[in-house]
Amino acid sequence: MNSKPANLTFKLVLLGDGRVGKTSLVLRYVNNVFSEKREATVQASYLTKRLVIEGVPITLAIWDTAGQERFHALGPIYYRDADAALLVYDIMDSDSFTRVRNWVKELQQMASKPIIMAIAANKSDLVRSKKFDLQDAESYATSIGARLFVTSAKLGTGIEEVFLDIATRALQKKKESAESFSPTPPRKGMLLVDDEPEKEPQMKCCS
Ligand SMILES: Nc1nc2c(ncn2[C@@H]2O[C@H](COP(=O)(O)OP(=O)(O)O)[C@@H](O)[C@H]2O)c(=O)[nH]1
Ligand SMILES: [Mg+2]
Repeated sequence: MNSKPANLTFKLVLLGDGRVGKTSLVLRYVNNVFSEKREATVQASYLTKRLVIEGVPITLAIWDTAGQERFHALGPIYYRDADAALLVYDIMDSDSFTRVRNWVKELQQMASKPIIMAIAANKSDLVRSKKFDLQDAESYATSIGARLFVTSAKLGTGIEEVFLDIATRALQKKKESAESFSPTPPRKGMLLVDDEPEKEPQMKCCS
């Protein structure tokens, strides 16, 4: 058979405070560019990235904000049908990490289904000390079933890894749900057939 596997599209939303580098991460990942002078108004809005995982073609539909996160007004359309979220904070700004927790809460309220999450500690190029403590961020990530990635949109580090983690887990989840759903219809059908002969003789016998 030469049937191609269906192309799977996963919706990934970017979340995090303004200026933490969300747009920069997406633009580095999709277009491999970076600008120091990114204006607050520059948006990526919606970009797609194709990748192949274990032979399966996947499209990541990446939704970036247009800066509305500053007013905490992303709205239901942004979250609707999202498969995954990338939560971003600025590694030099502990407030922006604290607010990741709020974004996770909002996400859990707004999303229509359980969501795959990863956290990016961005701007790692600004860290001088090698012994930078990420323990809190790592244990928080584990507590919400996410992995923490240290990224720099400026240097292009950690970025492939975080998007690949999200895409791989989204694919895994899709496979698992396909496995748990597909055996169900045939079994139901068999049960119905099994039931029939029992009922029929009963009806004949008693009428
Ligand atoms: N040094 C450094 N600056 C970054 C990095 N990522 C983003 N920036 C800068 O941080 C500012 C805000 O970035 P932007 O992508 O617009 O953030 P957003 O508001 O979260 O989308 C810009 O001046 C970027 O150039 C990074 O990894 N390292
Ligand atoms: Mg932005």
